[in-house]
Amino acid sequence: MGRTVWFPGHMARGSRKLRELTDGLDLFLEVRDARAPLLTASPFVESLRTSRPVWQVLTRKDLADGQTTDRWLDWFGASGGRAWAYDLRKDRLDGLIRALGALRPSHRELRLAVLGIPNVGKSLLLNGLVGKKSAQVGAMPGITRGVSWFRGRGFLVVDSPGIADPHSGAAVHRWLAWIGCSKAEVIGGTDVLALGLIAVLREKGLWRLVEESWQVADDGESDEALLEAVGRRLGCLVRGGKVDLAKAGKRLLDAFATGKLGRASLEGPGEIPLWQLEE
Ligand SMILES: Nc1nc2c(ncn2[C@@H]2O[C@H](COP(=O)(O)OP(=O)(O)OP(=O)(O)O)[C@@H](O)[C@H]2O)c(=O)[nH]1
Ligand SMILES: [Mg+2]
Repeated sequence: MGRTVWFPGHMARGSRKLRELTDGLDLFLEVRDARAPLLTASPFVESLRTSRPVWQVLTRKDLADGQTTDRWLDWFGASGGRAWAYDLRKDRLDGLIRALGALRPSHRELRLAVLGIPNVGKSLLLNGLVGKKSAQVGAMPGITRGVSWFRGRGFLVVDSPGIADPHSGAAVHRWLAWIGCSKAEVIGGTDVLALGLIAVLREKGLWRLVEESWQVADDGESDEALLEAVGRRLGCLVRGGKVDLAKAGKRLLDAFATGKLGRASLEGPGEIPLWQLEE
């Protein structure tokens, strides 16, 4: 414990600011990635839950396995929570907007804050709620730096910077990097990161996605041999015909993170999270 892999100053400031704002808010919307809702839980949501309701929004529904997402929604519901899943890039947020609208006091706007770890889609969700492109959205973690307010559709919504868990170690950050929620460069080279992903894909029976997309079969060889086969298949070669493992790793990581290999969830309800075992 106590290892800080990635916790820049704006995260510390952001969490302080969010706590200060709590009294003036009606509710928190905690944003998580539908592919791994436990891994992407916000580190300080439990402490907020005691003072304000916290609802969950699972993003990147388009990249997750559909049945697993449905099971997660049931799971959150069974634990007494309220949860929605969206492809924030395409879906209208009608269900969520209606449920929030029902909480709106007659004399003022409903005040809420979106919070979560980096790059889960907080700012895009905010824009969907207020009905216009207000907050800046971007593919890299760490786009939103400060806490700011936006209004629209009867909502006053606070956008906040992604806040990682200062106590999580390299294993958690490696898993987060696979879904684009941690900066890969804080953990090590892309080949190392890719080898970790290969091991997990094999363990979870998800290598078939790679096989279907790139026709690289799992013949029971080592993870390194599979990365090399991927590199050869994709033409990631250096002089002398050797495979550029860093380049092959990057191609695999990008394809997985963006869903080019197909839809996949890294966690299902009731499963022991593998990343917990690695920490
Ligand atoms: N495919 C897909 N991409 C999404 C979805 N939601 C968000 N994204 C993408 O995820 C990236 C991050 O979105 P942001 O809204 O900037 O995320 P954030 O949580 O505000 O990130 P920080 O401010 O950096 O912490 C962007 O490239 C979005 O287009 C989704 O449901 N599906
Ligand atoms: Mg943001």
